[in-house]
Amino acid sequence: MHFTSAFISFSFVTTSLLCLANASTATAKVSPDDVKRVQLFVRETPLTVNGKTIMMGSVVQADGTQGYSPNQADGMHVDVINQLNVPTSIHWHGLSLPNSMDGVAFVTQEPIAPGNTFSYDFPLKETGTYWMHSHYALQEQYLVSAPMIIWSDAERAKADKQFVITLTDFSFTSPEAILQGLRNAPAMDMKTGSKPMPEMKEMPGMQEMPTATQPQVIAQQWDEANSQFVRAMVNAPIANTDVKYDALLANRRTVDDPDVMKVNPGDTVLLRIIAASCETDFFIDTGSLDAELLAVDGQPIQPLSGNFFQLAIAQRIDLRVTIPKAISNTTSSDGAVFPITMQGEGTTLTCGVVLTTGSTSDSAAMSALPKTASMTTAALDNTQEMRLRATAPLATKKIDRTLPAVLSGTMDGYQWFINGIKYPTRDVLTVKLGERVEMVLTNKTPMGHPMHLHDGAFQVIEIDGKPISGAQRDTIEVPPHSIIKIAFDADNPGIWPFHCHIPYHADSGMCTMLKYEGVETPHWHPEEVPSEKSGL
Ligand SMILES: [Cu+2]
Repeated sequence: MHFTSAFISFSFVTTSLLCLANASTATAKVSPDDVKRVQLFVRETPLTVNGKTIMMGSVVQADGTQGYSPNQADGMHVDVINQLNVPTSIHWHGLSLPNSMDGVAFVTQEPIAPGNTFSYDFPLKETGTYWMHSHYALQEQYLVSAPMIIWSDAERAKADKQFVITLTDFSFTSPEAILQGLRNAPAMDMKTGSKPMPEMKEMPGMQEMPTATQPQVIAQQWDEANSQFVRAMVNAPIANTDVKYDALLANRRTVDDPDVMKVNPGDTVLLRIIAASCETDFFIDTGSLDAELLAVDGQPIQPLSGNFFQLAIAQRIDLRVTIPKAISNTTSSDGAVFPITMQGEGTTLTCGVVLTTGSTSDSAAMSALPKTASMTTAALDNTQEMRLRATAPLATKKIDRTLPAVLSGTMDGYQWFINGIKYPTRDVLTVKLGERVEMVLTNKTPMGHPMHLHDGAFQVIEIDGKPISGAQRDTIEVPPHSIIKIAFDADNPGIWPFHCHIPYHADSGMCTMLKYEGVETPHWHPEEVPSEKSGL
């Protein structure tokens, strides 16, 4: 939970080359017998946003490819080489793996010092859409994150063409300055002055209910007649968000310069969308293309259709669209254009990608996305989550242990809590090997929290009092004032972080550990480290 020192220089390209560690530290460790071993470099990469070029973080292979997408059968064998001038560690988000491979600085390993290498080796249990990101300080906001698709024959067979879309939020203000600003802001001015933040006290009936006098905002609804998720305009409160961003990015590109993806009439196209953002949930609009929702967080669900979806921070969604055989919406003489638009929750900022057929001109493709949304949005809610059903639910078993996880906060100094406790602490959640565990996530705040439990998937089993055989996933959005129950089997001993995936919340206390009884790691000393150094 560093926030004090300069991690990655946040400076313009002319001055930031100072930050590269000596390139000689990247010496190859590949052994001839180990052909699937891959080097991943954590380094600065230039990024141009709104006409300015700035150095940001990245996790890339030697050829510049973002992230690494292994075959499941090959397992994971990577050397992470830190070429920043500050420490780092890389977490494999959503994977069930040996605790020592989880990549969490100060919990499962020491940080990787500048110029050093850490080798991660583990078998891959999952297939599908995952991602990797720094678990050190606020480096996710520096874009130290990348996709990780785990391939199998079944994953490859899901569509004629497949594309990965990684979503991030971008600010020219450094994350340390953003966090300091949040901590210094007066309680009634938390929302960057735009409107007062409701107090986050545990008050019954404090939830803002939609009324006719509220503004029109964009929300997702379930269209019962057509059995699909659709975009709707409703009178409802605008979503509460802490940070105002300069841009949203899809594959590190702004809405003015989108990734253009070539497809053919009649193709099925799988979009593997990753929310690698820090403070931005997304609404995804597939426009004229109806989509099948096939998986969330890499885990298959019973398919649902629609053209408007919700995606919370750190979650993933797999959407399969079919390009029409006969193109009717041709917008240029020689090809058709299908924009896929993402709008940030509580903002009019957008980003996206464009699918095109034929030889559509770049300018036609580039201009297909709305530069800004016509209106802002409501908060993410349970509309989508309530309808998700796991294809492989947990086996029926009695609950051995129920763990509460009450999410609360105070604007006084920007502090966030789980069960009234602010991390770092040794007073964490405990389980025993072999138990079926249920967690009750109760959000007492007017802001949604994307809660992430390390070590693979859990199942959503109840939403606001309604039992469901919900999705298997690794990150659950708990909307304002919602209560969501999840369940999992405690079958992998370790010390596993459980935290809000908004780094500003996690670093301000909304974090704990799921600790197996009797398990310690040599790296976890929560009582010894100041909050600035606790590493989440
Ligand atoms: Cu949070």
